[in-house]
Formats: sequence, C-alpha cells, structure tokens
Amino acid sequence: MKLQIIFPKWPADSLWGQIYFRFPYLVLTSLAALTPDEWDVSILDENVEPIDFTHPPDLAAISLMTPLAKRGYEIADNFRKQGVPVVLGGIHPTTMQEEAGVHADAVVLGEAEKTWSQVLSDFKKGTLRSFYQPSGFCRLEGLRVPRRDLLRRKSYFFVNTLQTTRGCPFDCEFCSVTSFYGWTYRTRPVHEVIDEIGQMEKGFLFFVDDNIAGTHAYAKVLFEALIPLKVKWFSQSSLSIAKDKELLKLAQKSGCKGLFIGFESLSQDSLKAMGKSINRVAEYREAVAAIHDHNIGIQGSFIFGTDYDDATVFSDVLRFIEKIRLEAVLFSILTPFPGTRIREVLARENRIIHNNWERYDMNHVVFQPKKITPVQLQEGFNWAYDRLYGYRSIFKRLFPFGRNSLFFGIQNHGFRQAWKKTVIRNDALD
Ligand code: B12
Repeated sequence: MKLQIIFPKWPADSLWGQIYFRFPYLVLTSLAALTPDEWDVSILDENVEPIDFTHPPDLAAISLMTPLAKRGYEIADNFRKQGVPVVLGGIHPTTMQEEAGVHADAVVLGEAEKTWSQVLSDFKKGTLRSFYQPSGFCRLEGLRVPRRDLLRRKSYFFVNTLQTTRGCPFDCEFCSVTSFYGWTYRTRPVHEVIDEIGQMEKGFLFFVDDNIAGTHAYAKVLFEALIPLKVKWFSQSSLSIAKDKELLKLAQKSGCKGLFIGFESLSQDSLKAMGKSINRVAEYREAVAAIHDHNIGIQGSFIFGTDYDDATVFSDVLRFIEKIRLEAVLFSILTPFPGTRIREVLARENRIIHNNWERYDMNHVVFQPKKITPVQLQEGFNWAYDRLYGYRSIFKRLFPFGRNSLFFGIQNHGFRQAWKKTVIRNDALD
C-alpha cells in the first residue's frame, strides 16, 4: 500500500513561493514516522518537486495551513477524480471541518499522534470515517523520530527542523496556536531531544516551537543539555526571555544564534487589545539590548492594521527597528484566521472582506481596518517592506557586521530577492 504525504505549494509569485533558503515542514517527516512499517510511505513537498498525478498512491494525505487550502483542495479533488482517497489534516481542516470534508474522504482534526494509525487501519478495512477527533492532546514523551531520510535533501538549505515543546502559554487574539493546541504548554523530555539531535546531520538546527522559552525552567535544562553538542540554533521566543539573564547566558552558550520574537506593535493599546500585554513597549529597547549583549540576533515580527494603527504606523515602526537594529523583520497584515478571536471580533463587526484563503497569507488585506482604508493598509505594508529590504535599511540594521552577520545577511538577501519578485494581488481592493 502506497501512502504519499503532501505539503501544497505556495503561489509562485507570493513572498513565500520565492524564498530560496527552504527548510522542510516538520509535519511531513513526523507523519511519515507515525506511519506503520507495512506502508510504503513517501513525502512530497510541492514547493520543491511537482506532484506526479500519473503515478498516484493508494492513499494521499495532505497537510493544510489556511493560505494553502485552495491549492490543497485542488490537489485533493484531482486525486479523488482518479479514485484515490484523500485524508486532510492540519490547522485549516481542524478549524474548517465542514469545508475540508467536501474535499476529503477523511478529515483528521488536531494532532495526528493519537489517531493516525487508526485512520490507516480503517482505510485498509474499508471503514474510513469522515472525521477523526483525538481525545485530548498527546503526550510528548516517546514521540517518533521524524523520517528525515525521506527528504529530498538537495532541495533544502538545511533539514534540521525539530520541536521541543508544543503550544504557547499566551493566547494572542490573532494567533491560531492556542485555539489549536488548547491552553496547554507541553514539553518533550530533554534526553529525547538530545537523542534526536544525535541522529540528525551536523549543522544548523531550527526548533519550530511556538515559544521555546514558554517556561524558563524547562528552557534552562534544555539549553544546558545542548551546550556539549556545540550546535548552532534558531527558534521562536517571547520577549520575556530578555528579563532572565541566566536563561540568556545559557541560550548563548548552547549556540543560539537568533530568535524570532513577536513585538507586534509599538502601541500599548494595540498590544492590550491583542491580548499581548506581556509586551511592554517602554521596555523594548532594553530587552533588545539584553538579547544583543548575548550575541543573539533578532528577527522581529510586527503586525499592521490594528484598530489603533493610523497612517503613521509604517514609518514609525520602520524607524524604530532601524534604531534598535533588528537584524531581520517579518511584517504581517493582521489576518482573521479561522479559529482566532480576532476573526470572531471582525466577523461580529462585519469587517471581513472575503474568505479567499489564498490571500490569507498575512501579506494581503482581507478585512476593513478602523483608522485607515484597506488600500492605505496594503500600500503602507508594501512601502514598509520596500524600505526594510532596501540596502539602506539592511545596512543600517546590520552594520557594523558582527552578530551572526552571515546568517542574517543570507536572511535579508533572501527576503530582499523574494519581496522584489512578489506580486500582491489584492483584487478585494479594486
Ligand atoms: C515553524 C513555523 C513556521 C516556519 C515554517 C518553515 C518550515 N519550513 O517549517 C516559518 C517561521 C518560516 C513560518 C512562517 C509562516 N507561518 Co508559520 N508556523 C510555524 C509553527 C510555529 C510550527 C509549524 C510546525 O512545523 N509544527 C510542527 C508540526 C509537527 O505540527 P503541525 O504542522 O501542526 O502538524 C501536526 C498536526 O497539525 C497534524 N497535522 C498537520 N497536517 C496534517 C495532515 C494530515 C493528513 C494529518 C493526519 C495530520 C496533520 O499532525 C501533526 C502532528 O501532530 C506554526 C505554529 C504551530 N504550532 O503549528 C506556525 C503557523 C503554522 N504559521 C502560520 C503562519 C500564518 C505563517 C506565515 C504565513 C506568517 C507570515 N507572517 O508570513 C508564514 C508562512 C511561511 C511558510 N513558508 O510556511 C500560522 C498558520 C495559521 C493558519 N491558520 O494557517 C501558524 C499556525 C502560527 C500562528 N501563529 O497562527 N512558520
């Protein structure tokens, strides 16, 4: 029995379709690892190789995040037309069950660990159910080691994506994580993480955790255990890490080269409305300096379009990040993803313009902002990215070179190239 696990491609002219430093989505290798040995399993990341519909598997499993739902459904419909059953899973099908059900023989809700072998055995018996809902969240003890051997190695910049925790202790209104993982923050046994790293190729690690410093006590044990491995790593964290000098020191010693941190806004009112009051704007400079002092670079995340944002927000944010010298930045337009609290609010106020999921990539305006027009928001976002990835800003933020310049140099170059080729198709605003 052949099983193919698929991650759909980004539109070629989208920002994410253009990024050249690719690394694999952990779900592909994780789901393959959960698949019993009797299956002939393969994984296909459509961002690095095309699907060969002329040689279909016996069963196709597709992982969907919201902006890739349209492409995922096309793939699913195509397979099903040929009589190949399809299972859909991931964050989008979990929050849009009925919609996903139209394109699938089965929809797996939530995490796969508790249900996947049941799905496969039901399939073999011909008793596949329409929906599979796990009872609660899985334990992170004894997670299977992802099947990295199945990856097309040459297609990726690096392949070492792994996870140490799931969930986030916070519940920001724009974020899908807490609605998906519940109000839980689960950690893997540190020795299992270390064993897994021992089985991986040498080189850079990306911990795809939502918040690697969600509990400082766990993070300290983890970082301490990483020190002898002499690895270099990158992950996501909340800004709270900056307040704990001991944790920062351990992060530095364990090889942390950069952290993706959600600043989100320079307006304390916006942060309050987002449910992210743990961020104190007044403390940003000091926090950034503390992280930089430990030779850790920062990729900051900022969201445009809250009810407090007016037309000045774009230049204010840009000026600020150049001043505090964030090595890299991800700008996002506020996006009402299914399952989030911001979607409920905007839907209640009748402010969602459309549900064309392909445009839910945080680069397109899909809702009516309060203080500016959708066109102003889109144009302000485009302007901010043009400036951010112009050489002037890159130079201002990275010079004098030192703090992990190579890593962030590649990151800035990659985003600059990708942004130049990105086409924003905001048909909703025409
Ligand atoms: C790592 C990560 C990234 C990396 C991705 C790169 C990479 N190659 O891995 C980076 C930092 C580049 C990134 C960027 C973006 N990301 Co991101 N990212 C994540 C993060 C933190 C972890 C994803 C992950 O690998 N998890 C580990 C795997 C094992 O878990 P999983 O995918 O959820 O799969 C499990 C279950 O969902 C289920 N499952 C999933 N698929 C399937 C399929 C089947 C058939 C079955 C049975 C089960 C199943 O089983 C798995 C095991 O339990 C998630 C948050 C999260 N916790 O999911 C956000 C998340 C996926 N990202 C999100 C977004 C919006 C983006 C961006 C659009 C943001 C932006 N401003 O541009 C970009 C898109 C870029 C891209 N190329 O993907 C959103 C998606 C929301 C949505 N509704 O779609 C999330 C959920 C974060 C959030 N705050 O809401 N991201």
